[in-house]
Amino acid sequence: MFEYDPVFLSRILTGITLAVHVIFATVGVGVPLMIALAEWMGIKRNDEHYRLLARRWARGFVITVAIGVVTGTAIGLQLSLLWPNFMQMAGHVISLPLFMETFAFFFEAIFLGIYLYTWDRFKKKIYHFFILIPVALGAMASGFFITTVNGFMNAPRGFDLENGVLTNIRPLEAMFNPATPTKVAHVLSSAYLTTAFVLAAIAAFAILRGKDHVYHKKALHLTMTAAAIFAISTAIIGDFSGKYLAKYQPEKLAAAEWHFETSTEAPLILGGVLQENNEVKYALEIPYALSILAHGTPDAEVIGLEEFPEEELPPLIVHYFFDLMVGIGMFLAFVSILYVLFAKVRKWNEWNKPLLWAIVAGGPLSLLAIEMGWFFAELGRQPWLLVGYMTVEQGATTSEHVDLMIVLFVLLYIVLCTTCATVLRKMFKNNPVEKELHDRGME
Ligand code: HEB
Ligand code: HEB
Repeated sequence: MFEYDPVFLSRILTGITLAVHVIFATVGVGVPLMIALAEWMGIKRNDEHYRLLARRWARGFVITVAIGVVTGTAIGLQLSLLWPNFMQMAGHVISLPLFMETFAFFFEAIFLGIYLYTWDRFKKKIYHFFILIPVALGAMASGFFITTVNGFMNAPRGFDLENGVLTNIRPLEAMFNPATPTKVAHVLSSAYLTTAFVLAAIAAFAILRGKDHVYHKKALHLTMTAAAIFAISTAIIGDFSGKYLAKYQPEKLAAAEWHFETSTEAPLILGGVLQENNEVKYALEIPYALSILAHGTPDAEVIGLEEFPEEELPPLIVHYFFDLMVGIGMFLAFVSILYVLFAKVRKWNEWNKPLLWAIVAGGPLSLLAIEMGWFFAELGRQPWLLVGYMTVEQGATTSEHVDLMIVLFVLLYIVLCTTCATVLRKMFKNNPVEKELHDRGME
């Protein structure tokens, strides 16, 4: 029934692996910062509740890091197994950041180990906090280095091409390619935003279930304040990402906006259905918004898909991914700013049910936005693997066993994810906040 196609199957397997890894990677980048904020507040205000928050988050973090390492290693394996031609051609250009990511990970892991075993061991609590700084920096560095690799795939620099071979390699130029600044900033900011929302959702859910200890309210307040800040920064940086695309990958932006003809005063199209003659129906049009997103002025010219050869056009479905990401981004910003506003005004109650439920919804939605962002960025790069140099088809393996690999890896991910969920649930169920507060004599 199905024709065996190693290229298609390789894309499926890589996609599944990245979709799983990115959840753990995002949490892996964001949680250390949230732990640091909590411990810092705990020390500054001499408030044991915040320190307990830090402790509990750190315990959960260990589990997600472990899974992140396994899924990350799976990606590393698959890079050479599924995309051998790509790794052969470009491997030595990007080996620096790839190696540095592993290094950053070890750096992070070593200090995380020390951090976990030195609670209450120091006379001055702040020393324990200092150990967390390399953990947070290491996680951030992981995200930074690996994102430069993705940037390189989108905007390859730092080499010369001679008879199909990359020579005169300049690794730093490859790392600091034009895509790197916006990508790194957007990835880090959205990771912090997502983690803040996921942790806020847990606190909001606890409050909704009638847990009224002030511990949960402090957790909610800390995470939602952080979420509001990172929601704003993610949106601002996202705007810069749009300007990057307009300059370096206009076909990706045009595909995201179903912008067929080059024109000035281009509107932004939200939702809608594409008709046969490239007409868009049922969409919400925001006049001038695409020109502003692309170049910052309402009358700027935005390049349309007509300028590109048919075989170089990205799939038009990325429009929905982009809309979903932006839509969720707006929702997260709205909810978190509303929370901060409600918390500021004495008469208003920031623990009202609708707002708490919106925060609970924000947790999974933010994870969905991360997935949509990557789907958009990666599918929008098609048909290229290395833009302008190598197509996905040219980079792929011709192996005959990719289908079997998919089955095995999917089984692995199912086992990993259920284990992760079970362990986390057991860990926090068997030792609920109320019990730990009681045991530590800090009711
Ligand atoms: Fe990653 C981990 C790879 C993407 C973040 N990673 C990891 C690992 C690996 C990887 C191999 C393991 C460890 C070491 O280092 O050795 N990745 C990778 C690749 C890619 C990625 C290949 C693509 C292509 N990541 C990513 C992203 C991010 C990340 C995008 C961000 C956002 N990672 C990360 C982190 C880690 C890792 C953070 C650590 C772990 C945890 O979880 O924490
Ligand atoms: Fe995003 C991507 C924009 C929000 C996540 N972003 C992206 C892009 C753009 C954007 C343009 C592409 C880039 C490239 O490709 O280079 N966003 C945006 C905007 C906004 C946003 C405008 C506002 C609203 N995002 C968002 C959110 C999130 C995200 C909210 C989550 C949470 N994104 C994302 C990711 C990605 C993206 C993850 C992938 C990576 C890169 O950067 O690329």
